[in-house]
Amino acid sequence: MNKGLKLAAAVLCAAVLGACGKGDGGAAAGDGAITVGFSQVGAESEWRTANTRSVKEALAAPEFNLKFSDAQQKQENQIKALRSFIAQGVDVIAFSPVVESGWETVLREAKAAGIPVVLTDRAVAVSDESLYATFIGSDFVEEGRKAARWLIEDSEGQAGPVRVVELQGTVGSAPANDRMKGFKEILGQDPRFTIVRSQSGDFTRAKGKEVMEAFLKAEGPGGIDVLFAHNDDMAIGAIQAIEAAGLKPGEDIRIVSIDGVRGAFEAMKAGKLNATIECNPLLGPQLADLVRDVHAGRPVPRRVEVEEGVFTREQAAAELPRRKY
Ligand code: GYE
Repeated sequence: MNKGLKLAAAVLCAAVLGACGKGDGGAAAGDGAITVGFSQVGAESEWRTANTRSVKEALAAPEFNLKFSDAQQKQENQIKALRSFIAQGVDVIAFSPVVESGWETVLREAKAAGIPVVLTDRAVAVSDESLYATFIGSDFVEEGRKAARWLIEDSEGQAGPVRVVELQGTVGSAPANDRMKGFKEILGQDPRFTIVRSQSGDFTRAKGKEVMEAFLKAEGPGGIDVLFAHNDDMAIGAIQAIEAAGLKPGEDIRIVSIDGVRGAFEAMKAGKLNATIECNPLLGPQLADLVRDVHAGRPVPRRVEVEEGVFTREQAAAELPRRKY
């Protein structure tokens, strides 16, 4: 190595080392790394855990300097995190908004600071579309429609009335609003079905179980034919409640839910869950691409959608080893 090269290598090392100590473990963010503030909803479900892992893996050092914050399902925590990202002058903000409304003010603050915002997974309701650069996530209305279509198909030749209960996601969240909308749109076209009860189980197993217990009590034995749960975790909680009531989940009460997490495939394999509508949480790599683009000022699509399918009990055993979350 000649002298000049050695010097250049030494300068590079010092620059890289200088960025040490940041980021959570692993490699250090490199010189010129893109600093991203990411505000996550919480850790409410298996879906969310897989999503967090995917985001952390994709926005890793040395290319990125990730500042990750968990809001524990509270909007006030997310607003605080966003304000702290703005104060720190991060390059890009990415976040998964727990609910749809109430973001106008803080998003205007980010815009005034010249920090582009990428929405991941959940959408916001704002009148000014320029308040965020792009959105990456699923079509939740379509997921709701898929659940209803599966149910209608599975009920072929069956006489009505079919009494359905609905475990909704977090009140005011995009997936709860949209899944409910898509499900009702399709189910409403078949007069055999009635939604007898709807309540939020906040996307958690514990709440799903609790609310299902209340549904079973209120409707009495034999009063519920179908459960539609806005996510797999609530369905898994509800399965426990159904078994505790002496009923057979998947048989006495048919169950369809959304996400397609490992726990759902295990429940389907055991015959206790009838179908799951896939919602892909592994957004990290596509998010990293969008962050690179908005940071470089390159044009990005307004909306980037994730591809997903529908899986039934019959497919569960074969699919399980292929599942990545
Ligand atoms: O379905 C649920 C999670 O926003 C798509 O949030 C996400 C939803 C997911 O808690 O399990």
